[in-house]
Amino acid sequence: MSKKELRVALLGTGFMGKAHSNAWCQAGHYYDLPWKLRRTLICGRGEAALNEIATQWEWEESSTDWRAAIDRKDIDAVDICLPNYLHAPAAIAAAEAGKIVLCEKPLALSVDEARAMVQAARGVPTLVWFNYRRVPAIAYARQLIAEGRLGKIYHYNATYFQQWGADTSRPPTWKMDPALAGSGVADDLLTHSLDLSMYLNGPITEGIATTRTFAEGRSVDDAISALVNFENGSLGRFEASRFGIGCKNRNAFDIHGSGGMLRFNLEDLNRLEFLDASDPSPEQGARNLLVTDMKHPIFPNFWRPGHIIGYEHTFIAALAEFVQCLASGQDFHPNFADALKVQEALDALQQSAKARQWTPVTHS
Ligand code: SOE
Repeated sequence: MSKKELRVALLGTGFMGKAHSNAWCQAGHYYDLPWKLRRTLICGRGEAALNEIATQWEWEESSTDWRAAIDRKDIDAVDICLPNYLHAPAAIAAAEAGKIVLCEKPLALSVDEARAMVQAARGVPTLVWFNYRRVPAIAYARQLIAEGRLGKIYHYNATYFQQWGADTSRPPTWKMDPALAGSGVADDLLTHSLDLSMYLNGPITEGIATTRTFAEGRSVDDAISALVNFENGSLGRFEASRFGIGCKNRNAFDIHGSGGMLRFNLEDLNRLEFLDASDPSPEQGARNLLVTDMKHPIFPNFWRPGHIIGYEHTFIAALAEFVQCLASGQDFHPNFADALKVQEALDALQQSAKARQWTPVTHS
């Protein structure tokens, strides 16, 4: 029997357009998906870039207007990787047209926009591309925490450092315009860290942050540092920067609990460090786990033990699990409601930076 088809329109042709195109190509190769994924339409503004990506990733058709995806009856799912300011209008239009909606992070420019998106998408399945949840080492960290191996968590520390912001000779993109991006590194990298922290360590109740713009004349933040309290009583520290000289894409965390410690760095994404505090103290030390075992989460969908995976696999795994959920009727996470929680935590931190005081995270 031929499989049901899921016909997708991808909105956006940049770096994420490539990452998502690859996921739409590959998900059905690695996972035995119940539905066939069809790359029906790709939309983007620059005709040259659009034609190149359409050809390279074998999209059936292309359009220079993203609204074409909304109007067409033969599109089942809309995948948005447009600049941040277009997330809300595109997602709301797609949801109101009854499409399944996938959206890049951050969900929106503001909490109000994010709430409107959640509201509009009540009746349709959604996914937000917080792709790092699908790094096997991170999924395994969650498993160890859920099994109680870390005991009571005391500290959750996260760093997301890149260094490209310091290169002021780079031509500015939409990411440098607050009207198009929201903020700078806070919307971009900090939202990844916030999502992972809530995935691994639960809700954040309050926080205080400070931001810095190092480059002269730039109107978005280059760096943000924050302290937070988690609902489980642990203390959190976050740092995100585009001036993290020496770091290309260091998305890292360390978590310390009564039962042990976990440490991760995306620049070495197949590895997870784990210290078991129940080992006799003279023998205690971080084990450097290679998270590529057939008993580890996610990894067995790809290769055999030790045959490491990369950045692109996180997008493939997220999409494949989403399609499995679509077919089985199960809820997928992270969805719009999960990303709203990130937006609310981000908003509290941004308010706190302005007011220079601790600010509660309020959820709708
Ligand atoms: C920024 O450089 C960026 O591309 C982010 O926008 C992505 O979300 C992150 O995963 C990698 O870095």
